[in-house]
Amino acid sequence: MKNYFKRRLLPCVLTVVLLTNEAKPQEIERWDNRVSSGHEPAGIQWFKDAKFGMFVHWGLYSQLAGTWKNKNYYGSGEWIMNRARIPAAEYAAVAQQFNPVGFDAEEWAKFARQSGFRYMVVTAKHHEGFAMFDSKVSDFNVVKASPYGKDPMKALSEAVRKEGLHFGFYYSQYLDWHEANGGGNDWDFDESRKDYQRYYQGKSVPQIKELLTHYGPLGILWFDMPGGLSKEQTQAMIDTLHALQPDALFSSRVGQGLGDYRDFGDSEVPPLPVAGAWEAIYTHNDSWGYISHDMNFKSSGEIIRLLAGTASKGGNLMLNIGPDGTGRLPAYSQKYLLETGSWLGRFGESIYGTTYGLVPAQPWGVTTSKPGKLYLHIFERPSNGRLLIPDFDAAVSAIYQLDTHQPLRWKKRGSAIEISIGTLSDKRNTVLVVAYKGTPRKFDLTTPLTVSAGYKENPLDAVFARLHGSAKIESLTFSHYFGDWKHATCVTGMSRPEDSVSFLARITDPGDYKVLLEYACPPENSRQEGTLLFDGKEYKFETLRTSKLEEGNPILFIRHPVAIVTVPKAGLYTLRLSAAQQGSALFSLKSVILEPVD
Ligand code: JFZ
Repeated sequence: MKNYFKRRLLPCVLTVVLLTNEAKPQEIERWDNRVSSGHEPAGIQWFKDAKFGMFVHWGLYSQLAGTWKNKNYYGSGEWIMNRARIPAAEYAAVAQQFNPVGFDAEEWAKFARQSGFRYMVVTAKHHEGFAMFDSKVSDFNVVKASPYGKDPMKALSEAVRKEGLHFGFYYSQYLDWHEANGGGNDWDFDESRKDYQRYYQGKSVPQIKELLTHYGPLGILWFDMPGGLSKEQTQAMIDTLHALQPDALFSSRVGQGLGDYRDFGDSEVPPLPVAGAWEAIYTHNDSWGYISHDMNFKSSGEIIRLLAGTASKGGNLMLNIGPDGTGRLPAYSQKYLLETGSWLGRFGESIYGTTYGLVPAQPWGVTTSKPGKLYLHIFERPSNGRLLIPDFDAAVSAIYQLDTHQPLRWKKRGSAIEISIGTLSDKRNTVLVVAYKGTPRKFDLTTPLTVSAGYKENPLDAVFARLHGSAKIESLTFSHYFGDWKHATCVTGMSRPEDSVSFLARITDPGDYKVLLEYACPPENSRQEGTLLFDGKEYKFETLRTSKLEEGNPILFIRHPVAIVTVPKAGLYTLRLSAAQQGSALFSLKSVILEPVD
């Protein structure tokens, strides 16, 4: 089953990586060469403005809740049929227990609006093959095969639109473990005898046509896990389907580099702003489909910062919730999303309708923008009450707190702006507004990073590194359980003294700073000597062994304190790192952290 996932999913992950950077596979896009998605459909504006979508995975797997024959599964619960190798006939019988009497379309829709979501995408059919809607194409659907006997998607599509949100369907167009010709099921069916064309023509396309005809205007058709079609065939399918609803946006997982907007990998936000319409998808706990024993929910603070962080790069966040088999939303999902909604009620102006921030991530937080306004999302209050916006050269007319409209004192400090802040109203994220005239200078990789004694830690992230020799930036992908993907942007390839990285920092306070290196280092790379160069002095260290880097296992990052450096006076400093001798790659470096010594 792991193998299957590797064979099927990883090529897909790779495709996405390839898609996002034509030039060098694996290497991530940098600030200085961000691209727009090229063609942009006319009806895309609502999507770009919406910023926050609710994803819903709901199907027979929700009834199983992560347990099959007394064994608990962890990770992506909607993959349980595959992971437990459940025969299609036996799995189909689960439908007889599926009776979501607790489902209330109006309640979901109202919850979605109150949580601040602006669109909803729900699984009409996932890889298990069960249609959660009334389908004439296959009897394996909620109306015919379950005691519920009603079409929940009909009620939901209407209720969601009534609350003023855009409504869309997820449809697994290729993987279908219920069907002999569907992709993916190799435990019941012989892969070599599958006729994917027959599957597309006989079930997939006809069912998608039903979705496009019977459920009103769809904002989105969210495809997933493409396969079995050439680029020409994919385009032909898109054309046939789009003809039914030209305004519905098709997600990029329709395959072959096509689609109306970009989706990144699961749980992935690009490290720097990306132009054009795009969406990051995350789930509220560690699974997309409901798992009763998965209690690892993100708090409202985490959601709010994830949303602001995604918006600061220019994208939407679509956050998944997994309702249970009775049709109820998990209690923690309700609680933390409603809290998020009330934050959006006060600070929504800094999220909806914004574009990526003009100032890159700072030790205090992130920024988003609108014409003439820069929004500062403060995650971390500087302990000295002085907040710095580096290199901001537009004419500032006022700075105030967004929720209270309380004006703040500020002054120019060289090329920077220093704001005096008192207490902040929300310790998860308080937003300040900088109103200005003119066009501020564009940030790029030559802009110094900010380091100040006002923050417990000042991270210099890999993505801002200047690269020399063969040093390069890579995105490492890994998971903890199964399908709960994580991504880390790292510098790799530092195997010779000339393969160095450097960071330019504006250090605002003199004093001593502890330097910590955050990295992963597989056994074969450990016990090598590295050099840190700062302010004309050299410091040596030896790399420590963490764990093997494997996609299916957690990558362990450690924070290795390597030196204390002294900053004689405020100003610009370069910090450089390299291997002391030629060897294998030193490590995968995630960030360099400067901590003021107290
Ligand atoms: C897919 C599904 O297999 C999964 O069950 C869930 O629905 C998720 C939203 O999408 O999983 C993927 C698909 C693509 C990538 C990763 C996981 N990818 O491109 O990185």
